[in-house]
Amino acid sequence: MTKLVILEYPDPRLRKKAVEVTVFDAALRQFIDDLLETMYAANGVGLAATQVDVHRRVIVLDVSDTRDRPLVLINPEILSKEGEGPGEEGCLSLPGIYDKLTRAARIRVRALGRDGQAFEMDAQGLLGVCIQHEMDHLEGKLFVDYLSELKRAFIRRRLEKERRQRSAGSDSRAHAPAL
Ligand code: GNR
Ligand code: NI
Repeated sequence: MTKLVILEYPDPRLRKKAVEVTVFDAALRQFIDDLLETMYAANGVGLAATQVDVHRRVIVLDVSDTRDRPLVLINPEILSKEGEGPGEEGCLSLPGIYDKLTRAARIRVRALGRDGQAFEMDAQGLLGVCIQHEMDHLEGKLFVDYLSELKRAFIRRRLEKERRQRSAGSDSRAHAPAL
């Protein structure tokens, strides 16, 4: 198992459109295990392959409190949407950024599982929001795209500043004198 690197906004690779999965082999299953490991290590409730620079239509999710209910959706399609509701969203590619967004309240999804078996499911609440959020990643779309250009500009500046402080921080720790 390998923990993968999660790309961060505004990395242009987050804008690539993922292609359908056609081959269900051991390499795909290994990749899914790595994606799940990466999601759990980052305490995320979902992760799309796009976020680790693999541009295939694969998403993993786990919205359970016990973190032991992994869900794998390959080539997911939304069959129907109903209602709409606000929710607070975050994204592992935008660390520390949260904002309110309107999404469909209930969705019906068709997808393939890790061995290529087709299934359908209904989703609402956090799971429904997450599936819509992850499916956007496969299209190269991020939740901040729904916000105003002004808000996005603030977010870009805040992330840049935090990244600068993060690297300055590890630098000063590296050079701190021993006590
Ligand atoms: O961990 C995550 N939490 C979350 C909370 C509300 C709405 C969407 C999400 S997805 C996010 C993980 C992530 O970035 N997936 O792409
Ligand atoms: Ni995300």
